Amino acid sequence: MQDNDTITTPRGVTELKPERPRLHKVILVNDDFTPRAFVVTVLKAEFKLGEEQSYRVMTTAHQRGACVVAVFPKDVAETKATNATDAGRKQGYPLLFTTEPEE
Ligand code: TYC
Repeated sequence: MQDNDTITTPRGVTELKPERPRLHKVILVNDDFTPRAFVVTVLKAEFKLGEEQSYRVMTTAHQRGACVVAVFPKDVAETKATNATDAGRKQGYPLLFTTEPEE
């Protein structure tokens, strides 16, 4: 019988388990224009960070140039980075969130 729901797998062959998908970091990039308080507001709204952690992440990016905000599956990381970047752009700020795969 032939139907599209049937998959024939060879018996006795060891199947390799798929690797767990790698997580992606969301990175906050510093700039000279976005107000610090606005960065903290976006971190709280988009990433659900608390006040203290948002302030710490913002300050670290401000001092060092960039800071990892959190890690997520690729699609979630990209959506959050885009939404957070758009929140800044709507107010005319060059605020930037990027993503990169975790090692
Ligand atoms: N550097 C900005 C200022 O002095 C604040 C800021 C911090 C902006 C972190 C972006 O990712 C950032 N107003």
